[in-house]
Amino acid sequence: MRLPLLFGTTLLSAVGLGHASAQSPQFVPAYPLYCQGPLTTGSPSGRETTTPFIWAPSGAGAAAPGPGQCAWADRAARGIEIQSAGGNVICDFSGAMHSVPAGTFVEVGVARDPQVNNCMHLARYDGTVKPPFSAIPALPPFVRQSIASLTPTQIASLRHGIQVMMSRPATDPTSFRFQANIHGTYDAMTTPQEMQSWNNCEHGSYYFASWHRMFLYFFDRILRAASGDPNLVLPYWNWTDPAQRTLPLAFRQPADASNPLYIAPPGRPAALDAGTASLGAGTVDYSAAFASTAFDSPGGSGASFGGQIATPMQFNGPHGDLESQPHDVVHVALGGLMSDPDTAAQDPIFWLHHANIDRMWNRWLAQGGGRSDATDTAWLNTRFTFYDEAGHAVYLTGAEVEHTVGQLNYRYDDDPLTLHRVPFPIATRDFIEARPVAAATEAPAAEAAPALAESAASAQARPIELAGTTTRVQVPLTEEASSRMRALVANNAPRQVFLRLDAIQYDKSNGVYYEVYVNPPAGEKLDVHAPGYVGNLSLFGLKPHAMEGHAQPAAKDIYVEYDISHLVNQAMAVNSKELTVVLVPRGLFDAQGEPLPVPEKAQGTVGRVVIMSRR
Ligand SMILES: [Cu+2]
Repeated sequence: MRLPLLFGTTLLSAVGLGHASAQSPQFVPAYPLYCQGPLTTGSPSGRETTTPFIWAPSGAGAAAPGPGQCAWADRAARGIEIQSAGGNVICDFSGAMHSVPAGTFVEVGVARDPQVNNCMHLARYDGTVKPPFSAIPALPPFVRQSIASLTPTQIASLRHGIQVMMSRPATDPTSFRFQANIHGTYDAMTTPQEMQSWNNCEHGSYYFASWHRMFLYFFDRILRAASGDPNLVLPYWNWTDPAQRTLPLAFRQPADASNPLYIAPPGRPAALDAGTASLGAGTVDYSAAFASTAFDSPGGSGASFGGQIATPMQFNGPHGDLESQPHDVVHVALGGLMSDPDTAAQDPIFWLHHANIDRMWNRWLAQGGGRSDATDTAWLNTRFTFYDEAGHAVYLTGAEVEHTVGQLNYRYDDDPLTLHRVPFPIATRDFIEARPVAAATEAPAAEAAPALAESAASAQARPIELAGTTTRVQVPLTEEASSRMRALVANNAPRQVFLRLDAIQYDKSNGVYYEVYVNPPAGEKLDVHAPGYVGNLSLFGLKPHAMEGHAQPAAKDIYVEYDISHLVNQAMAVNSKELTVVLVPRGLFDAQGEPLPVPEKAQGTVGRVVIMSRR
C-alpha cells in the first residue's frame, strides 16, 4: 500500500482505523519518532484509542515522560492490541508536535518490527497517562562510526542492508534505487509518487545541509531495517584524515558482484577501485567553510557556511562554502557516478561521503564564535518529504533537524557528548591558520557592487574553456581599480574583494575540477600551498543546462565567487596592472600526493572573470 505524501488523518483513514474522533488531535508525524524500549513481537498495524491509559506500575521510577521522552509501562495484554505479551512504550511528543494539547501523551511504536529497535510503524494512542509507571530512558543515540573502525561483522551487516535495499524494485520507496533517485536521476518516472519524490535534492541554497541531513536520516533507518540488524548505523568516510583518502577497502574489495558496495568502472574510475588513486589534500580542504561564521548569506551570494537564502530548488548557484568546498569538489574528484548529482547516490559511497559532510556541520557549530544555524521561518519551517522504513511518506523541517542527538537520536563517534565549542580535529591545519578568520560580528555579505575589473568582455571574446589543460585568463586592472582594491583590504577584513567566475555553462561534470590561482609568482609549483591559491571550481549541482524535469532557477548566469581579500596585496605585489587567473585541472592524486592525469575533453565554459566588491 502506498500512502499519500502528507499523512495525518489521511493515514488513519487510509489504514481503516475505527476510533478517530473529530476531536482527536491531528497527529503530525514531523518529529522523528525514536522511542525505544523493550520489544515484543507483533505485526505492524495501526490502531488508536482515546481511552485514557491507566496502567499498573512496574519496577522503580514513577516519572511521567517529559516532552520528547519515552517510558515503558508494563501492563496486561489487551485483546485488541498488538503486543500480546503486554508492555508498551509511551512517548510524550507533546512538546515537539504541532497540535497535540499539553498533557496529552502520544504513544507510538506499538507496532514494530521486532528486529528493529525503533518505531517501525506509526500507530498512535492519544490519552492521558496516569502515573506511576516505570520510566526507562530511551536507548542511547545511534552512533555513526568512521568506516575505518567498523568490525568485519559490521561491514557484513552494512553490505547485507545495502544488498537487501538493492534487491527491492525501484518503485519501492525503501529500495536503494528509489532512495538514490530522490537525490537525482535520469530514470523515467512511471508513477505520480516517483514524479513527486525523485529529483528533489537541494543544492545551491541554505537548505543544502538540512535537506541532506534529513535524506541521510531516513536512509539510515531504512538501511537498519533492511539489514535486520538493530545495531547497524550508517558509517561515515572521514577523508579529512590523510590516512583515509583512498576509497575505503570495503567498497573496493571484493571487486565483484558479491560486494554490493563495489561499483565497477566506469561507475568509478579504475584507479579509485584499485586503491592507487586517492583524494588530494586540497580536494578535501574545508578551511574556508570553517572560517565562515555566518550560516547564510543573501540571495546571490554564496559567501557563508550554509549558502544563499533562496527558495527550495534542486540545482542553483552560487553554492555556499561547505557545499562548494569540500562537498562538491570531492564529488567531482571521485568521478564516475559520484561526479553527477543525477547518479551520485547510486554509488554506496555517496551516503558515507554525505555523513562526513553532515558531521562537519556539527563541528562547524561547535567552533562557536557566533556560529549558529539559520533562524528565519522559511529555513526553520519548510517541510521536505521523505520515506521511512515502512515506506510511509514523512516530512521534516529545518527546526527539527538542528540537533542530531536530541532530535534525531544519532551522534558521530567523535562528537563530544555535548557539542560545545570543541575544535574539529584539523587535518589541514596549515590552511586554517593561513586564512583570516572572520569576526563574530561579521554582517552577511551585501549586494554586489559594480565590477572593479573583468576579463576581456567584448562581444568577440570567446568563453574560457574548462578542459584538461591549464588555462590562464588575463584581467587588466586600471590604476583606479588597483587602488580601490588596496583600500578595501587595508584593514585585513575578509569579504571585501571577490573573484567571480561568471556565466558558467556545462552539461555534466567529468571527474575534473580546477584549482584557481590569482597571480601565482612565476616559477612557483602550482599546488594548494602555493601563494595565490584561491580555491577550487567544481561543476556539481550548479545548473547543468538543458535538463528537463529538474527544478532550476530561470535562465540566468551561473557563477562561483571566491573571497580573495587576503590575497590582494600579494597579487598586486606580483603585478599591479593585471591579474592572471590560472585554472589548473585536477582529479585524483597518487599515493605521493601527485596529481594523476585528467581527461582532455572540455566539460564546460566560463564566460568571463570578474573582480568585484560588495556594497
Ligand atoms: Cu552530495
